[in-house]
Amino acid sequence: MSVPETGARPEKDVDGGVQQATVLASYGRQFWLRSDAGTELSAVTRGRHADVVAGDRVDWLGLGSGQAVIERVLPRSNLLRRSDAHRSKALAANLDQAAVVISGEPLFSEELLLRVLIAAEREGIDCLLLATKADIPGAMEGIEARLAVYESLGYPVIRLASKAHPQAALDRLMPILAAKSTLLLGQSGMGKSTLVNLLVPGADLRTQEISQALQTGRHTTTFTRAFELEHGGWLIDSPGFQVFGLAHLSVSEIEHGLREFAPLLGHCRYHNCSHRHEPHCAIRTALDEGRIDVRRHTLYQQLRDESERS
Ligand SMILES: Nc1nc2c(ncn2[C@@H]2O[C@H](COP(=O)(O)OP(=O)(O)OP(=O)(O)O)[C@@H](O)[C@H]2O)c(=O)[nH]1
Ligand SMILES: [Mg+2]
Ligand SMILES: [Zn+2]
Repeated sequence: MSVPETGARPEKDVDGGVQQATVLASYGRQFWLRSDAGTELSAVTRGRHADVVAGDRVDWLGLGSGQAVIERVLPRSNLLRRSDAHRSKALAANLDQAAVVISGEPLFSEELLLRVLIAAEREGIDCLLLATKADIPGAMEGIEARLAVYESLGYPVIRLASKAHPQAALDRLMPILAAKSTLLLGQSGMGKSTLVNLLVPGADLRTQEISQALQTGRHTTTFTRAFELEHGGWLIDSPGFQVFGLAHLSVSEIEHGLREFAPLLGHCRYHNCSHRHEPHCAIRTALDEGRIDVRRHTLYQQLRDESERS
């Protein structure tokens, strides 16, 4: 599908004006929309502005032959993103929850998990953990102790064997996803797309159609896209990541993203306590008393060092 030339004169839609749509997919500067009238169309943004993501609500104007131009992004309830010193990447908007997909095979990175949870906390997005591949012998046993830590912090942890027991996985997930907008995210190979294909009949085919329209590669998850669930709600699949930078967050925001830290903050003797070596540190006391998990504390210190360096 060709991109409309810049300066093309907008064709007024039948209703004669701007309409609204939900962004289903984004790939570079190309977007796939579902208009509120129910039609789907590819779109571009005006000018260089390309910060439009799956889940966004937009005003659009028809350019003819199924092409649209996005005029404006409507105010968002939240925007999940990651960032390094040079650039920020928006992942999805207007989410009710983020489901982090993890697995023991290949072994997930707890550092990446923690980064996602902190970024989501900052945006007020609820998180749950989907532990996949329970059918692979040993996969779950190896991570149970870590899952227990996250359960004790109040994160729902759902164990799934979507390949071996698809119906059980469906029954477990459907009530959790119903009528909500949920972003699936995690490292490559954890099983995100497998879950989407289970939950959304025909998702593979739909992905291929959008891939063709947006001229992306056809066989890998290379772009984020939203699928409407049969009983209402949206499920958003995203490409696996290997880094998840938090350059857009302050040390204080990072600290508040660790649930067990949050109630202790402000209770150290020094208001600018680094929780490393200062006396009368509420965080270190909790660590010594076993109320803070050692691994999470270590990861926190790494994130803090990184944040202070940048
Ligand atoms: N045995 C088993 N294999 C699974 C399960 N879920 C996913 N897999 C396999 O794990 C591999 C990766 O699954 P995907 O769903 O493509 O992973 P993804 O998270 O979408 O990966 P990216 O798109 O690269 O981010 C595939 O070979 C799946 O068949 C499961 O519950 N059990
Ligand atoms: Mg995938
Ligand atoms: Zn302290």
